Amino acid sequence: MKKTLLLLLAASTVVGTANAQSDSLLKLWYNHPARQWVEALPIGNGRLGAMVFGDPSRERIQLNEITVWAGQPNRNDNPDAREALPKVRKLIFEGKYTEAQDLVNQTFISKISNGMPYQTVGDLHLLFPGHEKYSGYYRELNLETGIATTRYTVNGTTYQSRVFASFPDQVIIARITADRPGSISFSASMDRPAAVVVSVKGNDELIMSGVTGDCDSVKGKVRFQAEVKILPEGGSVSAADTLLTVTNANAATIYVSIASSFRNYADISADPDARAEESLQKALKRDYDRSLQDHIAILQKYLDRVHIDLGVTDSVKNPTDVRIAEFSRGYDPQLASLYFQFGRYLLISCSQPGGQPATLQGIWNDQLYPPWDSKYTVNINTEMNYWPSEVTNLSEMNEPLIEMIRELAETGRQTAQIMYGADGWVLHHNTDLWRINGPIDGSFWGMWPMGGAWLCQHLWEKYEYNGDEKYLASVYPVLKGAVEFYLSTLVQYPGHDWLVVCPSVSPENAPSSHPTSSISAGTTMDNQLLFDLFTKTIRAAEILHTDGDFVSKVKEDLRRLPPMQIGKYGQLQEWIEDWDNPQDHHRHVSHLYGVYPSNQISPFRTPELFDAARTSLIYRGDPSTGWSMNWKINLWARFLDGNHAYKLITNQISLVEKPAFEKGGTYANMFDAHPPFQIDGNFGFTAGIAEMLMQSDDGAIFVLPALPDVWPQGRITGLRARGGFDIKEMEWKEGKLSRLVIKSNLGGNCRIRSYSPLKVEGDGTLLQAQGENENPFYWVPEIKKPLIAPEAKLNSVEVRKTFLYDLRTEAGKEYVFDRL
Ligand code: FUC
Repeated sequence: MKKTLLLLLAASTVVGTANAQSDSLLKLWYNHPARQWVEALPIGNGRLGAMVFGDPSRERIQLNEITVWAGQPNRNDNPDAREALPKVRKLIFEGKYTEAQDLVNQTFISKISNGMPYQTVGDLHLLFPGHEKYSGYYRELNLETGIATTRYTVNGTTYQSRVFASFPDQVIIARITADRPGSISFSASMDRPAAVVVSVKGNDELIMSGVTGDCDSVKGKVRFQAEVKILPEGGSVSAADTLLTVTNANAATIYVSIASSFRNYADISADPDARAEESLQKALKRDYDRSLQDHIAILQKYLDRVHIDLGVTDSVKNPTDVRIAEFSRGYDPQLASLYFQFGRYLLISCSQPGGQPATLQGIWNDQLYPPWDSKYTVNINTEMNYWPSEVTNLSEMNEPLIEMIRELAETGRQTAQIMYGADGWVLHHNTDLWRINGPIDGSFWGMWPMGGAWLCQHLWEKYEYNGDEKYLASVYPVLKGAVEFYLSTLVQYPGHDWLVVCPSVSPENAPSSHPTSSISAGTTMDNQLLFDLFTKTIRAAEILHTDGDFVSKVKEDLRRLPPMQIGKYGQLQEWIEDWDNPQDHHRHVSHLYGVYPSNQISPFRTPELFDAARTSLIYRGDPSTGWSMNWKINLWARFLDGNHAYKLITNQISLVEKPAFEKGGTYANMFDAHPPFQIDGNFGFTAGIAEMLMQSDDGAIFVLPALPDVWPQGRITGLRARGGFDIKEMEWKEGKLSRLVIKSNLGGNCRIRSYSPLKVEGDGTLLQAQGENENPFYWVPEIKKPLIAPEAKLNSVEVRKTFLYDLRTEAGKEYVFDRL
């Protein structure tokens, strides 16, 4: 351990490393109202989202509904692509990259739409006259209840408001109370930064209805309605024009119901008024306390599955924004735990079964035309959103993503036909609520026909964790369709027997040899994605005993995929040619997909590639955009370097005070700053912490693979490993595993890798592992030997000694391990 670190650890008062996670610590809190949107606090129930500002005199609750998107059902394929395809390929293979890119811009990139934006519903404003001066201000978001609370005192009366987005009742509920009867008076209004119709109904209801916006050549046609009903206790409520006024109430409960006309990507014929009214009426029939308790129970069912304790210091006594600002200078391990749990909270709150997947901003967006439309960018961002879902025990939250992939496999069939004359389905680097599949934004970014190949990994991953063959059979046609596209479009790379994707890009990066055009063929990431897609689809077909002939064809193409290559700087080549520049600090690290989230590169199985990939990451450097830094946390975890992963954690947890700053980090409300706000970084962080503490991708459950020196002791419960193993409990002291409890849900061999020798309690026998792990979920396909440039200097890979054990397990049984 470094000297400075030892001093740091000694200087900070560790106020506890309680075994149980202390409820009170799972909150974000502040002593001032939000001054900007990225200081407001997010609540959500998967469909409805809100940002609560906590302003005593001018409260703003910004509202979202996950299907309020611009546009209407549409496709964005460019039919000119098909004829141009052979010409583009020829130009690429002749090295005429600029010409190829120009031609793609003219013939492939959509002329219809670059994707539709996800849009804000608008704002609920609550004006409290006379509350401009207040004292004793406090506001918090409690992750265990999903309640945003604001408290302050005006003229001796203490006011409190609590806002939550109810999971069971499908409404947002705000309750305002005061410690003196008759002291609550306020007015409520609604607006949107676009034309809407606002009216009142009766004396206590406000209604806002509108239609979403146009974008590119697509007219906005999603109708939506937001209804606000106020139930005062004591006092009165009245309505005038577009305003509700509450006077001298003891308490007031505000119900917000929002619905749209969206049924699915092809149908927007629902009646938003009837839907909003139905949820509202249902919610009004229920007792407030009951609603609150039921809501909390649902949130806890998910959140409570994982507890983490990395230690607690005096820093927890500071407000969250102060802690973020001081994180890199002080010692605040609980803030890392909180950030980890915040990611889980956000996923639960924005990605519920039956809904839409988390967008670039989850479900929280205050704009009509947000950055990158807050849609689905699938060359990293959407996938990153779901990295934590299986490992941190939130498998249900995958459902909207899986549903979207199924739908993209439908819409993408036409794109494959129209643009490539190909079988199967294809998706480029973006999609939206309408499940567009065509390339957008310009060739440099959009000419990447690999979105489906990457998303399909999530279909397989779910199976690796749950072992459910029925589920696998249900997604198999989607996997097969994705493979079929490549079987009919792969072409031979000149001078080799290799089959490659052409045209394509290594996401958003251009090689130094032709920096203004990113286009090429057979990029490393594409080859890695195809390797995974092919091997997993073959495996799925074999498990399901189906499609023998198809499998033979896939195996033929699999054999002809290019191997990974190590270039002249000892780096893992990003492209098929040795074009990398060691000065390239581009945020995308696409070729390192093979390290994480994939498992193609391993210190134990492919040491040369492991070293080369690490060299590539060192060249790329640390500071970057939010999501990039969080990808690097996961990568350094896979490189088994916990201290470097921690360095990225300190880069990420650094306060970004302005929405558009020049570097990535964290806003005061703990939203990830790309900048601007992008939620992928939050989710990448959560996955990264899990990856530092436990990995299960490389043939074994690796406990504490990348623990940084700053967390010498701690405990985590509830992580999940591939093969249906629950890591019920994992505890460590002085940097070494001290206790491990694993539950086997599916039975089979449990192979464990550990830096410390282990023994098992009770009747199990822990054997030294021999040969391949025979647990079918730990099957790892063989990787081709890399091609290595003659001038490449490789470093030897030194991994700390590990112990590898096998334990036969029975389904449903728990096993307890101790250090030997
Ligand atoms: C990709 C990234 C950008 C941004 C955008 C939403 O295009 O390269 O950094 O995250 O997605």
